[in-house]
Amino acid sequence: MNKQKTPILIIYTGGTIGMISDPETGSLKPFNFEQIANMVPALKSFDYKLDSISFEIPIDSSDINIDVWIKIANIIKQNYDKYSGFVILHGTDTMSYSASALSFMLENLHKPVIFTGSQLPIETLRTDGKENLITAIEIAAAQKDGKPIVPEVCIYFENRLYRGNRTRKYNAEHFDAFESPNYPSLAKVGIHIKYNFEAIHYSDQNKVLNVHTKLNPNITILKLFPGITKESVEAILNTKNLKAVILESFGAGNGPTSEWFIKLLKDAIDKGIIILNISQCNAGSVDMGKYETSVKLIEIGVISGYDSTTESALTKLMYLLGKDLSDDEIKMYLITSISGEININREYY
Ligand code: ASN
Repeated sequence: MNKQKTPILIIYTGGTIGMISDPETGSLKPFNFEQIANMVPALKSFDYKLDSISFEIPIDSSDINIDVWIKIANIIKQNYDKYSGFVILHGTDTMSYSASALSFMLENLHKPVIFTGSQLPIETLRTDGKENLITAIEIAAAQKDGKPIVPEVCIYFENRLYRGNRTRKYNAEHFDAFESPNYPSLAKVGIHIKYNFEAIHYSDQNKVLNVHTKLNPNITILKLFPGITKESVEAILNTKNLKAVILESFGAGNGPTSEWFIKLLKDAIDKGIIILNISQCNAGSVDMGKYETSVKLIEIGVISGYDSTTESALTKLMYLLGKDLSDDEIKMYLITSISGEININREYY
């Protein structure tokens, strides 16, 4: 019998992995996918059917925007039935935002969507790109009992597989550029790939993929700092067309108790603006009411973002505000885990 090779689609968006240095300026700029394929001859040795789709103009991930997420989601939608898994080559700078966005846009996902990239270009001798790419392909193709092992939107980087919407880029220098402080890794890679089956989410098999491509960008971030002025807060809350604000608060969700501050937030909430409280801390959760400095926030209707990353909170709001939902429904979804992005059960820690 002719055993069918597992088909995997690589989507190349850009990022350092495929960059070369510009002879005139010396700075790194994106180059085409052929560059990567030529530098990784091992791609030809895989017993999988590897196809690739490359962005016509590959981009540095600092140029990522909502349209790019929609483009990636549509490529996956159009090719979903043809492939067993997807690998997305993407710059590291905003990879956590993109992986978070896609985790909401691809509802009822049953196939692996693995983001990866590198800190050093593939043409560099010490590149981390080869190992990242090869292992990401293996993970995207990995099956058990005929089913994908990790049917989630993930980031694979430097020997770890993470749930994408739990990650943040925390290091601009080290090869292990990502962390997932509030959720365990989905796999650790050494001689073997050791999957953490208990941590992997499996969508209801009876539900089919539903791709959401309407996102609302009218969101902003208000990062608190000691001494923040009324003028700054006012300017941010008066942003035109504003629908939601991520309040990056201190510690377990705390903020100043000044009357002017609380009043500005309350006026915004009364106008229908959603305010979602996310901690500036890497790990742990917002726990409004624990300190006096967050009691007022609950009273005026600030919503807890629990242990969400800012990247995930931002893209979740874009997704929810892009749907035809009432304010109450949006608030209900914000405190519900849609794609494993939050844990509202504090006993977990
Ligand atoms: N600036 C690059 C990018 O995000 C960084 C990288 O990929 N390591 O596209």
